Amino acid sequence: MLALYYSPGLASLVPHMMLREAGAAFELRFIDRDNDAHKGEEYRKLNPNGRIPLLVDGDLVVFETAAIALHIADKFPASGLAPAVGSPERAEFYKWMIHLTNTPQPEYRAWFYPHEHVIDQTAAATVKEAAGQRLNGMFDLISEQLGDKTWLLGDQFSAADLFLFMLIRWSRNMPRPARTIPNLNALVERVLARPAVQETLKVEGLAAPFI
Ligand SMILES: N[C@@H](CCC(=O)N[C@@H](CS)C(=O)NCC(=O)O)C(=O)O
Repeated sequence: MLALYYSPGLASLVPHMMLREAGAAFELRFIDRDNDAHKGEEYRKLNPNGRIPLLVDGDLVVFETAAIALHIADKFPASGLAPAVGSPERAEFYKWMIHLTNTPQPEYRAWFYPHEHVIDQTAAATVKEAAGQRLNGMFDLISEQLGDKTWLLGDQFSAADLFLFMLIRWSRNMPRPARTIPNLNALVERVLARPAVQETLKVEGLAAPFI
């Protein structure tokens, strides 16, 4: 049995969308983040990092969004969420998954949790602003590389597009939302048109405008 620990709109959104895209049977386990359930003893037994998301697959327990995503893509090969193993497209897929989780995603921790990044709390605002500026630069570079392609991998939709969608979404209340970049907005619209994505947003109780 697959179980995804989630909290609405957080990094669990990627595996959640993927499981629905794959038509998988799974259980959703809500983490009451407002009451710090993810910092509690019970959750930390599964994810010592106290972060969301977490996937349980039988006896297997996986943390880290990208690792969970790769596992789901491998487990449901017919979903087409990742290109064939060993193909050049698969390498491109790895490139984007690792880039997104390793480069823009951590900047969001600095944006949303700047107090964790400083000793002197009066410096938190500067840390936040700098993270926002770096994110702007990263989205500009992603936009350049996406160009007029339909998806990050070209014609083939993949989980990397869902990952990018989530990261774009997180910028919606920032001074320059990534969606203001036309080709990123077009990708967002294509992702939003997917029934599995709409279902995910509905189940997570995310209100429009979603992004
Ligand atoms: N690299 C980790 C980061 C996870 C992460 O930072 N999750 C955030 C939500 S998007 C979280 O758990 N925030 C709550 C907290 O840190 O207290 C992953 O992708 O799984």
